[in-house]
Amino acid sequence: MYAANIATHKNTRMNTAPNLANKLPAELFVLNREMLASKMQDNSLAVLWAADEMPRNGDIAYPYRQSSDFYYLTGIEQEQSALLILKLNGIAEVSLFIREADPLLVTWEGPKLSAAAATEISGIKNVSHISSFDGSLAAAAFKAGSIYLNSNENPRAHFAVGCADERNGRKVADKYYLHAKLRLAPLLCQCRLVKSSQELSAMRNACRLTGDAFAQVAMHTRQGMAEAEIEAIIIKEFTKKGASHAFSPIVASGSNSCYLHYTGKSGILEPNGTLFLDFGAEVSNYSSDMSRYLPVGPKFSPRQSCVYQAVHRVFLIARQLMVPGATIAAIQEETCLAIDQELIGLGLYSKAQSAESISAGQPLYKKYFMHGVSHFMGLDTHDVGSKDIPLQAGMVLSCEPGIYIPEEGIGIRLENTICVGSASPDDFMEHVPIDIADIENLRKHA
Ligand SMILES: [Mn+2]
Repeated sequence: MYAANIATHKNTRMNTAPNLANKLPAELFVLNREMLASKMQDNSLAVLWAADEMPRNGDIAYPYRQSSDFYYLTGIEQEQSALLILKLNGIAEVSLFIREADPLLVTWEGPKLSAAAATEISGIKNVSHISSFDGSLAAAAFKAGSIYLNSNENPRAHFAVGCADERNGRKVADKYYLHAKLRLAPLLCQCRLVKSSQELSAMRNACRLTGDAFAQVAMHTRQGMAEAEIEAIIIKEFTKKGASHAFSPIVASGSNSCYLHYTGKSGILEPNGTLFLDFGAEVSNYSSDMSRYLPVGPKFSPRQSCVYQAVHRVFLIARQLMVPGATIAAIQEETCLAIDQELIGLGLYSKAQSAESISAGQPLYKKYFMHGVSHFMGLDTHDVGSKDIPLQAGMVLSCEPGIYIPEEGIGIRLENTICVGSASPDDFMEHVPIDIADIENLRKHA
């Protein structure tokens, strides 16, 4: 899984090993660091740490996922690493610290990164063992007037467990208490929002794999299958192509799709039921995000079909709003108005009731559409950036309107991953069927 293994492992089989083609070039990480350094104050130091290994139970850890910021600046996917960027008189000096692989560790866990491999991945020439980090930090801090420390500033992140940047950052802030402390997260947010061509191709690739997995699901879904079996189809498709889930997938049979972040696995696909999916592949740590709704039989019921087409019309309206200068907040407002019209059309309430509810400040549409229509995407599925940031070409975001009517057992969200283009939105999932006729056609021939 680690790039070091890729560099050192002699593959004697035919080349079917996953992940080889997904490696991003060192130049990307070089440019990312240059971009960050250009935003840093002069005579300052930025310090970041690799993500912790997250304990699961006993001596078992969850599968390792690098901190998005650390990966963005280094490409390094190995634990127990750290990064220093010292900017003096306009020139940035970068040092990377990696874990020392003693023979016992290698016996148990396999090869770890050598300094040469770390340089090849990251483009950083100055690579040392993590044991020398404290000394190097002291020397760098001596030269710098201020220190940038990083933290997870996602406003929706409410975790009892902190992150390595926060835990180590507190120690640094304490030790160097006379240095000015600065927030690194806003600078990284600016950098990460607009994607480079390599990042866009990773995301396009992730979207392609998501579409491939969807095609498999659409082909193999049968009545009587459990939700977990559908997830297994997705996992197989992702794993054999070197990808993984960008987030825990939602696979919901029937009315389970009314739960926005449904996590069950044991629901059974009913003969005339439906299947809702919200999932996405992650490639080179870059995410994709897609939602689709399928009939288990060859056709939707008339009512399901009406709601589906209502959501699809809103999807098309929302997507065309994703142009430079717009904000997610403004797109949300327009989407809500379109949803409101559709809900009236579906007979859920009258035009008069809608107007009354909106003027009372308690819009009725919120009962049926209670989430955001879009979020930024990138290394995080819910990526950095706020709803008030004007969109620019190269930003990537989701488009995901939905209508949920629990009393009728119908919950439909349709979602694609969209890149803001200079002229028009570039739908990275344009190739994945979404028109109701195409969806029913897939099932008819399954
Ligand atoms: Mn989404």
